[in-house]
Amino acid sequence: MSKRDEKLKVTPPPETSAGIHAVTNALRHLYGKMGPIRATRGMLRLNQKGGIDCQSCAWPDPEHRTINEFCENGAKALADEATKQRIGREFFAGHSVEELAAQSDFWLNSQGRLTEPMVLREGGTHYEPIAWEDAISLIAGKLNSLASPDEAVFYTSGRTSNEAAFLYQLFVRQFGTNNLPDCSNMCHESTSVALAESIGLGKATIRLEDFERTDLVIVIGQNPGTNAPRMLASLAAAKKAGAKMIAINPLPEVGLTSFVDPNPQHGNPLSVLGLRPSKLADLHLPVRIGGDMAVLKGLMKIMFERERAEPGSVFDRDFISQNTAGYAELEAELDATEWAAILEGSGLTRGEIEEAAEMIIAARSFITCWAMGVTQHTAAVATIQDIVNLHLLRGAIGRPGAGLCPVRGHSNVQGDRTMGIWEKMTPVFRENLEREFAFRTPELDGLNTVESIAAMLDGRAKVFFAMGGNFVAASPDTAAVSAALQNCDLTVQVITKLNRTAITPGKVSLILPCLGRSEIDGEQFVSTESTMLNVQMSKGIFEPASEHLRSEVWIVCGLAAATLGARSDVDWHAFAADYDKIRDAIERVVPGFENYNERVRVPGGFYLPNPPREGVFPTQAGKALFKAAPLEYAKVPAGRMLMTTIRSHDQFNTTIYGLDDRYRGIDGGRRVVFMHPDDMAELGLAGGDRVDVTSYWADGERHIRGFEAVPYKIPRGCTAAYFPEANPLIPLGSVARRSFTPTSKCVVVSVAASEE
Ligand SMILES: Nc1nc2c(c(=O)[nH]1)N[C@H]1C(S)=C(S)[C@@H](COP(=O)(O)OP(=O)(O)OC[C@H]3O[C@@H](n4cnc5c(=O)[nH]c(N)nc54)[C@H](O)[C@@H]3O)O[C@H]1N2
Ligand SMILES: Nc1nc2c(c(=O)[nH]1)N[C@H]1C(S)=C(S)[C@@H](COP(=O)(O)OP(=O)(O)OC[C@H]3O[C@@H](n4cnc5c(=O)[nH]c(N)nc54)[C@H](O)[C@@H]3O)O[C@H]1N2
Ligand SMILES: [Mo]
Repeated sequence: MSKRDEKLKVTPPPETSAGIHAVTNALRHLYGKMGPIRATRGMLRLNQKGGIDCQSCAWPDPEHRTINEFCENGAKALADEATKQRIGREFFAGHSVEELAAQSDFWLNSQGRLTEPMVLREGGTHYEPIAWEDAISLIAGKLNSLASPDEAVFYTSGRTSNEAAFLYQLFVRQFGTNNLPDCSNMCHESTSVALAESIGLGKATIRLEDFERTDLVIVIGQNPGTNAPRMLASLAAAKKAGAKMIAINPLPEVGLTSFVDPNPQHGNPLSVLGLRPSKLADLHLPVRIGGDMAVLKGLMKIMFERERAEPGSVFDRDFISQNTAGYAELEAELDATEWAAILEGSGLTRGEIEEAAEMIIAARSFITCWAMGVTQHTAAVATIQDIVNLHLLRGAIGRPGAGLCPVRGHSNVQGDRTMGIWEKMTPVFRENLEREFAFRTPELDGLNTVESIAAMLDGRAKVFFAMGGNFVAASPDTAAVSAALQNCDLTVQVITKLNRTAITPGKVSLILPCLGRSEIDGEQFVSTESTMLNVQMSKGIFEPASEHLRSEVWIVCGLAAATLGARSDVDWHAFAADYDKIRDAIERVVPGFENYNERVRVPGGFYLPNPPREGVFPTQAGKALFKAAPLEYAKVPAGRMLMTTIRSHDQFNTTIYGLDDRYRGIDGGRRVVFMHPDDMAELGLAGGDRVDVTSYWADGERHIRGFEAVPYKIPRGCTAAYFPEANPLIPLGSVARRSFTPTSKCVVVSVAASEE
């Protein structure tokens, strides 16, 4: 992973996002990797009703779709999957695992699609081909030889379809464990925990159309220009309808500032020529890393002061008395919060926070969107509950143009959770699953992602099976997670592209290549859930990259039948042959899926029930709860700084499409550390200098070396580096309270001239 980026070029970031560059870049990736005919076919089916659900993000599709309902990053994701490049047995015969381990993530991914099952035998140096049947019986044999089912861990990434996810969790629970960690544990788990407790549902309360009915959108800890580009069209639509926008982010992300719609059919035919950029954020609050809770408390403190001076002028008294509990506790907590702490924690002036508070008070309705900038902190759950508190004070949930919008990442991460991919189970899910399949589910909660790593490290877990994803590169503490996997007896990756996890093997390791979402799966189709609870079908259009690929559903069914044998009554082969049967079973287990097979075939699909959107809060108390937690922010010892880890415009999580980050002026390299120029001067650093970064935790220091310092508009004392290159710095033990999400957005570090 540690190649130097000799060709790195740094220029000032552009002033506007998307526009013509987005179109040309999309076409370069599509035509370059797929060829013109395939690329055109793919583009025309992406995010169309009955077409392929885009792999790149979980943003929903508009009701009235234009012909090219995709974005630059969707195009890159499609091109990456539908590439014409292939790697088969010759590739693995020619490259030892050790040799592959020395290559960069970018190189690994660009080799092409995996084409046949491969095995690395004990003591082996190279992966060799293995027949599907043999691979499956190898895994089944190992699983059945374990002293306890809890010695196996079954990870899921968020691209897995509803159908595959449902069967996968069923298999794992019939096998006898709840060890179902998933990428969500590292992603929006803090959101799920916070919202479930506060409003009774861990998901968004708005739909796309609310953006056109709102007076204000707050985007906090999210970079939609890169990570949910189609959201920019919704933000632009909100602005066009007269809404204001506030961005709360340490970085002045261009996607939050200005946008040129690359799709002329969205109603602005001149915009693609760069003539009419839409201004987005009216106010940018350059919050200090980890200072969001301070900002939210500041906003609410101002609102309480105004409300007391003129009762009823700011708060929605009727909503509060009818629908909520805990108001007095929140008021007391805010009274006890000092302005000095709010200003220190947020790094903002009181004037800046007041300006934002005025905008919220002036708005009849508002939407708050958030993502990883909020969820990956020690106090993430409490911070998200302060977002809810802010909305409850104004009665801004469950009416048009108002509500909560956590923006989920992976295209079906939300659906996977709905299907039961979780190391826990709700009582309703448990009861329904047991009734439908007549078996006893394992009683104890399973291991989440961070706990799984610890269990593999100390030998409690011996088998690691991954349904997608790239566990080693995505998890915190790269050294620890590598050691954890290498400590396993067996590691298995069901994946589409070669990645670092596949070359960080246990004693025996398998690569099981599967169909991607863009590929034809016989007569079958699958379905996914967007971040706004819309369930839709997705049907592949391309011939599979190889005749040896199998669907995720086929792999799960084969493995379940081989492992469970007579212990399971489930007709796994029938499920694999007809996905309608899986959907019928889902309908009987998961509430909200009535007439699944019928409704999923309706163009545009259907919406799952969303009680908070209707003003109903299914918490135990039957009300939305104000949650009062004391203010927290990162305290940094002298000489240290805070580091956050971010995505570039040229990656999808650990899949690196290219080495540029156009929106931040970075070209040709990823091993960079963004710093405030004054901090650099204080440390005697100039732009382009090589630096080492050290992180500090109770169990010792961690390092990354030979990165390049880049002067950037970031608050003093704050630094940023790219995920996954900076993951070696994130201590395994540093997690958000109650959600166990690694604190990838807030690590205490020091930066010094490189010793390399
Ligand atoms: N093209 C592309 N699309 C993607 C992905 C991808 O990698 N590439 N990943 C997908 C996935 S799984 C996810 S979860 C989403 C992620 O989408 P995002 O959450 O937008 O992704 P990140 O780059 O992690 O950055 C979050 C933003 O938080 C800001 N930030 C960092 N620290 C703080 C802080 O302390 N406070 C505040 N307020 N802001 C902070 C950063 O400056 C950055 O703008 O995107 C999804 N979509
Ligand atoms: N430092 C730091 N670490 C982070 C984050 C951060 O912001 N900072 N973000 C976290 C977040 S939000 C997330 S979601 C995780 C992501 O963690 P993961 O979901 O584990 O990682 P990805 O990079 O999305 O997984 C990519 C791999 O999935 C496989 N794949 C692609 N498509 C398919 C498919 O259709 N089926 C199957 N079976 N496999 C497929 C490919 O082989 C590819 O190599 O990372 C987390 N880690
Ligand atoms: Mo994510």
